Amino acid sequence: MKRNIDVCLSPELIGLYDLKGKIVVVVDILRATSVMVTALANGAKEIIPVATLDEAKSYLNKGFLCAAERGGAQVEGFPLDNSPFSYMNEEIKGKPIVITTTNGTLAITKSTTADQVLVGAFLNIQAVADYITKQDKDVIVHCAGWKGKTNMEDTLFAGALVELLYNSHNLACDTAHLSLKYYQSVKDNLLETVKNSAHAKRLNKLHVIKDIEFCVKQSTYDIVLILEGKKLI
Ligand code: 3SL
Repeated sequence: MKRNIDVCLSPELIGLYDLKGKIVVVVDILRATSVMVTALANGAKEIIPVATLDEAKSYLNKGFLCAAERGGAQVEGFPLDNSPFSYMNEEIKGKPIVITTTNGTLAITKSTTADQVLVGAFLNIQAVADYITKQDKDVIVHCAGWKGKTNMEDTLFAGALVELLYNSHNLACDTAHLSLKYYQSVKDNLLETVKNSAHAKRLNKLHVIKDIEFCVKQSTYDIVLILEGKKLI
């Protein structure tokens, strides 16, 4: 029997979904989940996503390597920012990394009643799809959006994942259809489309255009990130 795939377009809406028994794939293309995938693919031991700066500070005080972003910028006092390029070096190898971001880590912490929480990005989308097709579970894609609002790039990821799972899953809601049609209408021009998103424009002011180019690359990494307790491994 085919399982269902559903798409939640904002963490503000996740309370409307019953996550029990399901796989939730959390996505924040720009940039939190792209960063997490990059960090683990480049040898970080595990990622500890936390929703608040206070939680991140308490880890920092215990000597953990910590990243903190608010409004796109690195938070003062934290050694790491939210660029994937900051996670491609020896400094992170073998270490747990604590991350708090404006939207991405909040979406993860709001998903924990699911049977399994995965972290998805274009960078590992094929690995996520392959993993899901081996499970006998319904799926919800949880888009982190921006401060409760829907965004373009996470919706595009949702559509791309729906396309990859089209033969194995029923499209359980209108948002699965919407995101699929949207992705299919722009997929040959993904980078240019994402460059026009509100968040890409915000990030441009911070001069991180190369992050945007990197975050729309598809299936660079063959890894699946799964939340085990408080850690993504
Ligand atoms: O909101 C988030 O979680 C961040 O990924 C935003 S930013 O890309 O670092 O600006």
